[in-house]
Amino acid sequence: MERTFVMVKPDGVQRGLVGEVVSRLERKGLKLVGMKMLWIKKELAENHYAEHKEKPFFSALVDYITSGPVVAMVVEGRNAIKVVRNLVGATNPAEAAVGTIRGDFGLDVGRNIVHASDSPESAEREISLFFRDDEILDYERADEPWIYEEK
Ligand code: DAT
Ligand code: MG
Repeated sequence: MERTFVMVKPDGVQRGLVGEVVSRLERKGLKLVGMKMLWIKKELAENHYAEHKEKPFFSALVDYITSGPVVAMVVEGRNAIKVVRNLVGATNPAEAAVGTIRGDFGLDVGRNIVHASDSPESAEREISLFFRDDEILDYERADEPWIYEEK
């Protein structure tokens, strides 16, 4: 089993898409093992997006992600990192496939609704930036035998 970090960004919260995003993850069979609402401060935003600090869009990105509350999640499942990236869709919603979250709900790369970790290294880093160990819960979902053939 793999864990990944997912976040409904301020535009997703403001547009009432939290339930839609969570619902798509749940229906896929992924398990929510951590969830919180928070308003990201500048320092955390700069840290979270550190890989982009030399990019021309960095300051706009930090302003956007700190512009309102977000919903942060830890999501668990087999191949969760890749599976969630596929559910989220391409970075630019204008190019994201229909059926993905960004493809169905967005138009602008600067308002792309949701974040998801892109690798095991970033998942580990991002989960630890947003969650303490005791905020991540270990439990079985009742439908697991109907989602996985083998444990
Ligand atoms: P992703 O969020 O798909 O992992 P990323 O890590 O390359 O994409 O970029 C992080 C965020 O930065 C992305 O969600 C939106 C913003 N961004 C990326 N490329 C951009 C660009 N060319 N112009 C404006 N914003 C951009
Ligand atoms: Mg990224």
